[in-house]
Amino acid sequence: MKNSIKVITSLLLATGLFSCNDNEQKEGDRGALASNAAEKVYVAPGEHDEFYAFLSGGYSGNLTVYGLPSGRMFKEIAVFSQFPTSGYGYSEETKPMLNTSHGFIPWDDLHHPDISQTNGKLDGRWIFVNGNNTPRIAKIDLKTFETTEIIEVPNSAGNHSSSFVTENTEYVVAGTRFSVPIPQEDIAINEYKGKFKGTLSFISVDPEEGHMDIKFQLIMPGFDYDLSHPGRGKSHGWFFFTTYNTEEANTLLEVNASQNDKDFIAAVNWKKIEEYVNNGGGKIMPANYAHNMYDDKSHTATSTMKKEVLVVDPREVSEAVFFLPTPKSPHGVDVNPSGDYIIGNGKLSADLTVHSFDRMIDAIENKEYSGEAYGIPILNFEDILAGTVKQAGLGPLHTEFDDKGNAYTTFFISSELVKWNVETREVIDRQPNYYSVGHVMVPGGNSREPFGKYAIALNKITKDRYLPTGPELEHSAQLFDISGEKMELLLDFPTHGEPHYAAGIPAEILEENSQKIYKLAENENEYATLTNGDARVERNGNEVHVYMTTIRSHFTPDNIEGIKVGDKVYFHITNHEQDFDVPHGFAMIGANNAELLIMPGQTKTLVWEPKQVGVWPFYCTDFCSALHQEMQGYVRVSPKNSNIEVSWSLGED
Ligand code: RUQ
Ligand code: CUA
Repeated sequence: MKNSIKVITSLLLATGLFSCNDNEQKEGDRGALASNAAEKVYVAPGEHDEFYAFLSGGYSGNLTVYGLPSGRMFKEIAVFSQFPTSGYGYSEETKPMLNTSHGFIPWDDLHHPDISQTNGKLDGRWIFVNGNNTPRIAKIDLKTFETTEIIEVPNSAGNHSSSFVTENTEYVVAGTRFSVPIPQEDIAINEYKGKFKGTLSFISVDPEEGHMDIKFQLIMPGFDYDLSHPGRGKSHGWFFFTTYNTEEANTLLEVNASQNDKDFIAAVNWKKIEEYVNNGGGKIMPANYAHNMYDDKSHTATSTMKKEVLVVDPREVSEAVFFLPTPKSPHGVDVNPSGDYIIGNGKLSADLTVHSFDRMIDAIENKEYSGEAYGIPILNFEDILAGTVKQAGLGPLHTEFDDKGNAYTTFFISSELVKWNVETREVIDRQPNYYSVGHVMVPGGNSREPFGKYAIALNKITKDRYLPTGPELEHSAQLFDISGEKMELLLDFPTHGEPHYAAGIPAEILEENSQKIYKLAENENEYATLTNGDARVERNGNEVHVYMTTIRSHFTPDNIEGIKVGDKVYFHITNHEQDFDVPHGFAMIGANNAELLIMPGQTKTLVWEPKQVGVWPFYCTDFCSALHQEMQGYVRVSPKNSNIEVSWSLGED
């Protein structure tokens, strides 16, 4: 393969069509190479992709699922945003998932998916994601590909350095981007310096059920905590967070937070703090935050408001938190698969900083500090530095790794993906990105065992890459084959919302466990209708409960009378199908809501408040059978003061 590239390249050079070396080949000039790339991404009809890729949806609030190498999108998983396609956040069962201390919030900004791990390897049980705007961490079950838990993070704002997991999923970690008064209070913004604080939250994950609980929050100086990554292997037990605005400016940060030559990576020995907390350390602080759980058997979410959180002052735990000076407002911080190196990408620096974990430990043991910030020791830059990658590009953001000792760093400003060797820190290859790449993802790239076959560059700017669709364009991802010495661009594909990070996993880990139906016999929904004989309509004051079933191709009951203007009608719909991929939908004219899509064996509830007298239809929204168009019914709505009793028909004329 490589030989054929060389041959083609020299041919092109000979004909003068192509005047630079093969590193700099322009994507539009690929010509003959394209057919080879096409073969590599071609997944024949009916065949399956090799990897699942989960791409954050950014301001869509949701997570999308793609196949690699094809770049085909399989699903949008509703997480923080109401999603009419499934009725998530519209059905009575799922509304509690979006409850917060600010009330019902139907949206968020989702940035960083991370898959659960066991012994540093992807185990494919769950995927965690963060909501930036109203700080939350969500967990998605990778059996059902549904969001099953959301926990709000108190004392946080712009929850950006989140949601990365430790190597046995002991914790999913969330860090604040914006420092704020803690607890919140009404103070002047120019009192920022010294008064505002940042929290780093360690959320424990129950090893069996995966339930999340905030174990402790570290109260840190008022910097901005941008990104984080766990230690692994030898550095397991540590967590690393980038900071910027160590100047603690509160206005025109563009200038005022770019003054210091070096900001910090905060190194947190979470094992030490965990021990301190387990021995009764820390302070309980009043708080108010939502913990929302979805139960697969009852198909119902509940929301509980939690009233306290344990906070830890890092100065009280000796030698648990240190600052590693790192040039120029670092954005990403990434740890290589062995856990030896901590890579800081200074946004305003041309060089990449590679810190050595061993050297950091030596410096700590020798107590060689260059100073302190708010009582937290600062290590000497020279003491901990393993080396730098010189002049690698402009505007480095994020780094991922393969299984051969290489790193892949994205450069936003010079718009390229750069491959370099972690030990020698020499640049091996660079490929342009179209345009302005943010994150890069190698499946398993944040684990001890990456699968170094593909990398996707998640670009921020699309411009001319696709047919224009008016002013608003989807973002563009680019798939590279990274199995050889040089990276090879294989495919462009559009993504949804704004993907920041992504997570990939071999399909075989998830495919077998993917759930096909919910068992009707195990349905514990309070309003489930398990047999057609139980289908009925009950009035309770102005509340009416309709217990309805669906099966190809009818609703039971199908006609309902005795509903009055001013009623609140709850349609509790149980799908009796027990076949894979036979959902039924339900939509009611005039409902201030969305439709519901009910999976086989599941119960979902839609509320309708009829406002007009008449006879109003409902129907199935999913083309479920040849007689799908027959899957319909009527509700007769009478005036508020009418005496018509509720009655219904079960489909026997
Ligand atoms: S970010 S493009 Cu929200 Cu991870 Cu760096
Ligand atoms: Cu049921 Cu269409």
